[in-house]
Amino acid sequence: MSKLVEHHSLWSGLASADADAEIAVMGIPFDNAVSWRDGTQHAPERIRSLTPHLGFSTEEGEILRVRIRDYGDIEHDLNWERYFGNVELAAHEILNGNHKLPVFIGGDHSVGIPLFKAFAKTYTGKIGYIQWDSHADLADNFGGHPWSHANTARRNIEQPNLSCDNLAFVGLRSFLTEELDFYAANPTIGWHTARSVYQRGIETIAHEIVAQMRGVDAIYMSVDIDGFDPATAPGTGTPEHGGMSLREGLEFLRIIFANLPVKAMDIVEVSPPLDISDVTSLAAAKIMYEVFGFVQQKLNNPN
Ligand SMILES: [Mn+2]
Repeated sequence: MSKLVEHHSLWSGLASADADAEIAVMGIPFDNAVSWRDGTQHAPERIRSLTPHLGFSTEEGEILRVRIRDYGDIEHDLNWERYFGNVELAAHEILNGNHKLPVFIGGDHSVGIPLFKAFAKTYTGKIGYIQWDSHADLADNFGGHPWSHANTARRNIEQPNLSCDNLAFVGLRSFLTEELDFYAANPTIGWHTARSVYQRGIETIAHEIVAQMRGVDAIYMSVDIDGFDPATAPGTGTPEHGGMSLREGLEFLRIIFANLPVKAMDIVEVSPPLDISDVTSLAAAKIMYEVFGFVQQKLNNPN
């Protein structure tokens, strides 16, 4: 008899309908707000479609046992305002549920606006926002709109429980004048350029952000895939050279998740039509699986 091939289902067989599954996943396939090339609306489905082919252990050999409740995608709607309203409502419901970590898959970075609004409503204490990105997304208005993918952090800082003291960027290397002005006016922002990551090391930067966010009740971690170097993540609309490696990303997230109360995460700007051999979608999936491992480790060792 020939050897049977082991077939996995979605999320490597970890998918679960349980309301108290440790991980929640939701897709926001929206790319109406980009300044240049789109395609991120295809990311949630593409990333999911790769998961049956992925193993179910972390890179350190820990077998994943967390359950993953996949809520599917927020249905397309040509009315932008109504769509963001729906994203906010759905995210609010998930954030208020029993999951240890909701992970939202974009979509372009504009989807982070309604997601963070829901987050700020859910966690009414002091909240923190960390953005892994080549851009700061601090424009007040971009391309004639306040909700473009270059406005995300600017809109998020308008939430009353987020202050610049608890806002941090990692990987910056492309700026608008008004973003530099915003930082000059608000110098308590954690402002870490890609060059400073190269010079000082990602672990130093991660520990600085941990120290910056001390006393914060809940952290939202936003991963824009263009924070990575285009050699790592070519499939994105606005690639910027000189960025971080996936190794650095994983080491960064390992430190952040181990030391801070991360209560939500997004992965945005993956554009499958611009990708090569799915490496960018696979980078997103790899990040998610390692993060699932970080959540599992924390559950097993609460202190
Ligand atoms: Mn970006």
